[in-house]
Amino acid sequence: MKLFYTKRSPYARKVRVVALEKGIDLELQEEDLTAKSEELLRLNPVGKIPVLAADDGTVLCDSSVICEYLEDYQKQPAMVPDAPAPYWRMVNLDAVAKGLTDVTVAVFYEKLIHPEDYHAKFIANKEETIVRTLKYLDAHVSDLKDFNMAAAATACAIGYIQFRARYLWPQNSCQRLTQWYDEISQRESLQQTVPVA
Ligand SMILES: N[C@@H](CCC(=O)N[C@@H](CS)C(=O)NCC(=O)O)C(=O)O
Repeated sequence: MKLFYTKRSPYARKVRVVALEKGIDLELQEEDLTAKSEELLRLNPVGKIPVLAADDGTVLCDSSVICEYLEDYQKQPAMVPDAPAPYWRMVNLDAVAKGLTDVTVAVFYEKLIHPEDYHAKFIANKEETIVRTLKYLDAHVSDLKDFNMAAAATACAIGYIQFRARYLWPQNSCQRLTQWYDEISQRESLQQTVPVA
């Protein structure tokens, strides 16, 4: 299985973490997002990573979809709860963590594109969203105690905040989440995939 990725992408990191947890071997194809390969653009016309090209010809273009495929491909260790209530709580937290990543990426790009004159109101609004979402995850941290998909997404989202918006992590108002993150970060899958500039 081949994964198109970058070492900085929090979305690709989640896929790599899930693959490592499940012992799935990925052939990693690093992309330069300023000069995307023809193969990437052929597989994903939108031009985003991660993209998975599976051995059976399946091509998948979004981290959540790829993680769902990996869960189906290698069921153990399960990263998705069986029972309906925990399943839907996990799916929702996974979406919240992805939203947190999206907002952090937006802050990073706005400041990258306009370092001197970024849109202050936009940034303030997004930073408020980041803090509010971290508090939400802090309140729901008991649903992250098993290392499920939402836990992987949350760890990668916080890792990306640390990487790109260091001033926003840790938060005094998120003591439980901080403790959870400090512990979970010791996992081999997260240690091996720390974002690299
Ligand atoms: N919803 C997508 C988001 C993927 C995404 O935004 N990837 C970024 C890198 S972190 C990207 O490929 N950006 C390049 C571009 O938009 O041209 C997912 O979950 O995989």
